[in-house]
Amino acid sequence: SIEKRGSACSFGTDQVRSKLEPTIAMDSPSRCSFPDLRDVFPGCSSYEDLYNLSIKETDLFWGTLARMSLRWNRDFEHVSDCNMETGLFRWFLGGQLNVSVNCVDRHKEKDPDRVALIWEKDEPGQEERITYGQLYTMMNRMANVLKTHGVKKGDRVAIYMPACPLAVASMLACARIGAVHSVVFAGFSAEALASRIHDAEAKVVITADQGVRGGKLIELKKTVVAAVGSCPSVKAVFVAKRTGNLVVPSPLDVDLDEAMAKESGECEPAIMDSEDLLFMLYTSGSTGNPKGVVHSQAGYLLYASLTQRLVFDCKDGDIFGCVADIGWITGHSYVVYGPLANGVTTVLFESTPTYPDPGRYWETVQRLKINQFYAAPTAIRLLLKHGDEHVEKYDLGSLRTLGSVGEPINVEAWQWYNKVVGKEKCVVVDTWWQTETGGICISPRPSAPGAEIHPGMPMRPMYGIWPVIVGEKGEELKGNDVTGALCLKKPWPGMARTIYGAHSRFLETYYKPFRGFYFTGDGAIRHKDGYYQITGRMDDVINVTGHRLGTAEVENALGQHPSVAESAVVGYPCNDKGEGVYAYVTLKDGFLAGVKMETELRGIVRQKIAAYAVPDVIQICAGLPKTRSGKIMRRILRKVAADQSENLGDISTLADPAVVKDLIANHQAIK
Ligand code: 6R9
Repeated sequence: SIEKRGSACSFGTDQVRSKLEPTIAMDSPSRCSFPDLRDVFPGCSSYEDLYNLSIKETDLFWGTLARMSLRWNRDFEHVSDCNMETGLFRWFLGGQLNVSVNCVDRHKEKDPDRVALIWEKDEPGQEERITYGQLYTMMNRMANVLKTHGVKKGDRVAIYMPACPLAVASMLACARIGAVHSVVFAGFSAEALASRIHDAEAKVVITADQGVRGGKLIELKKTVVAAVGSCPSVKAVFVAKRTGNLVVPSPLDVDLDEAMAKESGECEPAIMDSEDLLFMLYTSGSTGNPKGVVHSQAGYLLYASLTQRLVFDCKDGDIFGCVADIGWITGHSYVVYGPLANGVTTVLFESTPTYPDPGRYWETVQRLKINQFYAAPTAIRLLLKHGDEHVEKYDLGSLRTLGSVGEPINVEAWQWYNKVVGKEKCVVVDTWWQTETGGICISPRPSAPGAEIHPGMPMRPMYGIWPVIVGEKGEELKGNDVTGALCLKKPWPGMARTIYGAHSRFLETYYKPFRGFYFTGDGAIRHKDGYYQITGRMDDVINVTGHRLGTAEVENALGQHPSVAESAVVGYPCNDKGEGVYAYVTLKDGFLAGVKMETELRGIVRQKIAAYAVPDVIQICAGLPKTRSGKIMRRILRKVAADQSENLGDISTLADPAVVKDLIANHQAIK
């Protein structure tokens, strides 16, 4: 029964509903391609119609799509029950399903030989293809291994692996038995991994002997062993073979290949409630430790899969190439869950944009015949610098959609992507979204085919997404040509449900700043024509090579060096990386600034967090600019770092204005 809410909709609920009955469910074997939403909601003939329906008849819109696109064990009774005040969000209440069945079983039943994964290994030309039939067996074996080792529904499983079929099988195996996965980017240090394992109280860790990236070995298992030493919750460490090199054994090790060989390739899927936890993923905030953003089963899967096919125009038989690592949300939604729920072929990219040379992406596109390519602006800017010849060598005729994600894409990079890579024949989609939103929220598509696309902005809201621009006092700025905080006014199925073990922090961060809205942390402009452009983070989160980094995390790491009295970290504009990390440090008496000191400070950040967090600039200074109440004035530090010290704004609240003169002189000296 489809729910009916106040019918403000111009085309009327009944009209839509009566036409719904004969619609063929996507799950039925007779349909092999995705239906056009205009056929699903026949009262709608355009993007605008569908968008208006999604906003005005939210439950009808999402309820219809959920029934159509997912396989349910039990139908849901209510589409949504959401409250922006209490931060309680529930979708598809009463419904039951299994995410792994939706991502694997139903495609394997139709065609076990269809390719699910193409593992594009570090060395070009070594790719491996895994069919839906093979993925089914691999996932079930893995699920049985977890069960044999006592992992139960609701238990947390940490996965510390680069993009590879076993990593995907591990995520799906968790979903199969109802365990909650926490994938930790395999570039994080042992300490960063330990704090994530600890926060989640993970019962087991899945890893590989070593990783291979850009021709270099990465000591994965060694890092895990260093991490679990301080994590008493961990009962086993499963070690898959990637290189097969000998790694030092440790007491919790379980050889994953051996363990899987002993298990059956069939595993009964756990029947999950729509709102049971599917996974958590840690992301940086402006204060404190990274937070474990929680996503649940049905709403997340529906949102990831719908956006994957609508934004990218991904059809049955397409080869989808998202080059993000599975350790980030982009990897979760657009390498794993979205494409697999849609039954298409997804590429697992293990390498780097410049290995063995800056033509790597394009050589891969040609060889694998990729139809949709999805990457970060930082990589595009890097490749642009290396010159067009690396692109022009290859036949990129298979490409139809080019996507960008992670940070604002500057117009120059957008143009290059469009002209040199896309030959002006592809649709370029700058997609704005976040770990917390589960999937793409603002992007030029979906919209009418051929609808205008402006470079450098994500432009239009996805169905069901209602962006608003909010002013300093929390008031919604109506009309166009306005700038302020980007908020979302309406719940959507893919939204995060909580921060693991910290619901009050969830409320404080996202729902308290502007009452009645989800606050994204980003600033945005709604232009004259109504299109959205993102201006960047409004909080103390910076965006380095498309990775979110809390400046407080870097300060905490620096503070652990015995010499550091105080530090303040800010982002500064940096052509290649988007933002660079700029650290101002004051030393305790008796310590000397110098190259050795800087090397140590960089080392400690690498050790506590990861290589991408290492400061590009370290400025040792005599003092930090503070207000009389002792607050560091970061605004000043940002200006100095950005070479804009001529317009510092109001500095009347500074306790000691002399500090600023020093800072500027010092900054100019190290430039
Ligand atoms: C998917 C992802 C989220 C933050 C977000 C914003 C920035 C992402 C963007 C973008 C401008 C885009 N961001 N996409 N800014 N244009 N197309 O990146 O998730 O790692 O959680 O980062 O990234 O600042 O708030 P996540």
